[in-house]
Amino acid sequence: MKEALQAILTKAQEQLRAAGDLKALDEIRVAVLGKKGELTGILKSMGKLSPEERPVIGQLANEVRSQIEALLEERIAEVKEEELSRRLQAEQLDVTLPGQRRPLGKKHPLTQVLDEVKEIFLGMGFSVVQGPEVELDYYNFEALNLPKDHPARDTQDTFYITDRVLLRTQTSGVQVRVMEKQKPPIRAISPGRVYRSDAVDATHSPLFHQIEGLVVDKGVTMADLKGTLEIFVKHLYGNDTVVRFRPHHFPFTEPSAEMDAQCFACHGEGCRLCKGEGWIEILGCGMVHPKVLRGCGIDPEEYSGFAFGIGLERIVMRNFNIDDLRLFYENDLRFLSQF
Ligand code: 2U9
Repeated sequence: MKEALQAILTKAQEQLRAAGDLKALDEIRVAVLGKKGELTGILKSMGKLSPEERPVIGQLANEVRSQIEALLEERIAEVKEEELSRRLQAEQLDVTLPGQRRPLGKKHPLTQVLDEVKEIFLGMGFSVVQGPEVELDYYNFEALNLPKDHPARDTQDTFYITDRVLLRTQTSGVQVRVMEKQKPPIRAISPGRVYRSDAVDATHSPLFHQIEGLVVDKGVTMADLKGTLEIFVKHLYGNDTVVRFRPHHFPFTEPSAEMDAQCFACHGEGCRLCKGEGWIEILGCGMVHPKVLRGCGIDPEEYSGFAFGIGLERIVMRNFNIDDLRLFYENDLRFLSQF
């Protein structure tokens, strides 16, 4: 039995030294020290030995076990160490290699100006509200004092989906919903896409963007309208901007006006930028028509309000001297990267 134990030790030592990974080491452990292992087999058969031999062989078997266990532990540590240095070698990072250039995008010019406009109105206590682009005829026209036979419905060239459903031609429906839901005071702007069935050219597109605004409270007057919109333009174009209001007509406001800014290039003299006018049209506005307020559940005897509408593309084209509207929607990087 002594020889058998010696043979087990020698074989186990050879195998442990030759094993190259943790899995192989564990297989050796199971084959020698496991429940059905070679050494365990010897220990189990010790009952057959004479009482004199038993302690001698027992002690020898224990020594063999400890030697194998010690070598096993040593080899596990070595193999772990080898695996670590192999990984460190393989996963070496060369920090001196040039990095990969990732081109950084930026905001579309329409978004840049829209964000600026939003910031200005947020600063004046307005909230930003949104609503559906596929809209009911009621919210787009009816609630805004444009009854079924109103000529504006033809001239606006609307994309109808059904008799009652259309692509909104203005974002006003969003404001109508705000009035239906919320008691005054109301201060909100509604930016978004609107649609009109126009043929595409340098100044027309069937899709464009509007920013409409609405203020409703007790005692709101035309003076509030003029003050608010003048402050807005001064934030956008500088404190020395001069504005004027011209009478106009909209079905949803009474009285109505258009606001111009004095041309920043020629200061009113007339030049190419303002087409000789000296003034540049910025937005339309007016006091909300009492019929519109009443239709939205607000008593015009108690409350009054003003509204305005800005065509975003026109403003951005003038800001950046862009002469063709189609460039906004083509996503050509040569165009976009200029702003
Ligand atoms: C409600 C009541 C009134 C919104 C208004 C304008 C004047 C206006 C144009 C600007 C350029 C449209 O994109 S454009 O062609 N808009 O001139 N919009 S007042 O009036 C409202 C809105 C909502 C409930």
